[in-house]
Amino acid sequence: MKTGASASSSQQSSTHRTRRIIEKKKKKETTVTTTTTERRRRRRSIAKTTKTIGFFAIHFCVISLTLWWCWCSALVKVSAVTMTTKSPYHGVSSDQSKYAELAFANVPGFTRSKLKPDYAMIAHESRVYGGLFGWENTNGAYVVSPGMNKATILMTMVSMNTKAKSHLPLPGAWRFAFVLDGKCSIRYKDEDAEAEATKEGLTAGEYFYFPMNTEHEIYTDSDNQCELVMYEAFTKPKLNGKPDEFPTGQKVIVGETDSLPNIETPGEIFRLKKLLPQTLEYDVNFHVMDFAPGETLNVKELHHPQHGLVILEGQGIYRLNDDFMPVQQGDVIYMSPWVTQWYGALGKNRTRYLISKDTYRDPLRDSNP
Ligand code: UGY
Ligand code: MN
Repeated sequence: MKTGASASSSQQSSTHRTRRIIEKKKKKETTVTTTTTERRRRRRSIAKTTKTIGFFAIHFCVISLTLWWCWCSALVKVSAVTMTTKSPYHGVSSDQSKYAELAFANVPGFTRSKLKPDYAMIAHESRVYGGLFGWENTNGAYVVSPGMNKATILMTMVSMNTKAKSHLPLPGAWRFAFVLDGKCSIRYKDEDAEAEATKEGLTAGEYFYFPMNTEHEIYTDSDNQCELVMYEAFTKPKLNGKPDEFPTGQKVIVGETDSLPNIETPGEIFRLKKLLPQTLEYDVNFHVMDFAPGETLNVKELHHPQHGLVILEGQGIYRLNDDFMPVQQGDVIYMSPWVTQWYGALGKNRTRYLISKDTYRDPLRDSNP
């Protein structure tokens, strides 16, 4: 039997235990609550960090993409600027850097250039530039002249620096020039208007013809250089006229190659444009001929008129008498009368060449040959 004291002490200890249990429970509950809050807080902080990282990552990507795009378009712009100064005919001009890349330039003493009794092949690497008599700020390389076989034409690669000026050809000689690259202008006496005419900013593919004794000037301004291929020759006496009678009615011609229509070439595949009028008073014409790779001249030509030719674009094989010559952009060929001639275009791109052709002349009278 329990005494009162012992009963009270047992009651006390039971109360104490109960309190401890309650306290423990409370503590546990508090711990659980604390852990949940802590987890929530951590989760919130992780979410916040992820959000911040995401925000910065997206901005970083957007900024990087924008910078990359700007850089690319700047590059395109830079190359566009560089490209606009280089026409498709750029390699025909005096820029040696392009040719330094080509294998033949590295073969000492080797050249495809050749002077034969009836034709000449002047490859780009054989040109020699020097001053042109009377011209200012200009260099030139004669590539065809009466000094070679039976040529009666003078063909010059003209390299005009800024602020350049031409000099007149000899009295009695016509002059034709085709712009290869850069920009030049011309002024001349317009017979019809009896005034001075000016054409400014002529670029690649544009050309001009001055009949004999036309007062004129070819010039560049202080911002532009210009590359030309120029032809000159004495005008031949009038067809069916007296030996000292010269054709009348020739005009200054200024034109642009690609705006001219193609002319029918029955039996042939190539595309042909004639740059001067095909009328009796002109004793010469200039043809631009285009061949897709694989296309050829169909006629194996053998004829009286002489030719002065420059390859403006592309590459292929030119047959000259019994020689089959590999040719490419920038090569010049002179063909005397009665040279067997044929061309086959090769490579990946079209061939375009410019070729002079004597026309409306009486072969009986023609001093050539
Ligand atoms: O008209 C011509 O004589 C021109 N077809 N010749 C040539 O391309 N060699
Ligand atoms: Mn021909």
